[in-house]
Amino acid sequence: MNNSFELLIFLKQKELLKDAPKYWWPSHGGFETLIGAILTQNTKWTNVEKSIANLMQLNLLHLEAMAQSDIGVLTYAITPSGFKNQKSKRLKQLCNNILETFETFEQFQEEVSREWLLSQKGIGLETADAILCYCCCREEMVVDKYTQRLVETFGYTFESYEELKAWCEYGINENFDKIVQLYGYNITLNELYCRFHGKIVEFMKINPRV
Ligand code: 39A
Repeated sequence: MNNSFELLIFLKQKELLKDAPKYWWPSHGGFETLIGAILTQNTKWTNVEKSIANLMQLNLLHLEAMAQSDIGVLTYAITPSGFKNQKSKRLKQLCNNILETFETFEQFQEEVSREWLLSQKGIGLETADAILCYCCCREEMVVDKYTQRLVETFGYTFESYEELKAWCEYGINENFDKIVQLYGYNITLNELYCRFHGKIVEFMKINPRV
């Protein structure tokens, strides 16, 4: 394995996203993704799905509704994804900060920067990139513990999140034209990053010993 392009090819052959949504994250480009990116911290995805279903039933999956929500109701709704008190406070505060800074969710998607996200309580590098990539459709690849473990099995170790992310993005960028040909349609760099990260997560879920 010489670069991330070869890693993509290795994973692509396994057809890991055959039944998945186009961008892997089901609500790509929507408000639900912003919330999911925070809820998924330190928990399993199946728990996030339960919290999202609760929020949907309560009609809280809208920026204004969550900003104005009763904290007790919000905390109860997100209980399945753990750290309920901390996460509910952070979600409500984040929604209020978005309204104050960007006024609308659409303007937030257009204008938010990585720096702004990183200045929010409870948003670290991985969550900021998940929001940028999956919620704001930006050309930012998400890397995580799964990515780190997988590349380690191929002999790569990185000092930091940023170095691992740069390695993943570089091999894809350098071979972008070849990848578009392989896919057979004008896949965007955002879609490619979404699918590459999704493939890594799905591969690691079915190969837990890697
Ligand atoms: N860990 C995860 C996931 N597992 C996921 N899906 C499956 C669809 N998403 C969107 C985020 N994090």
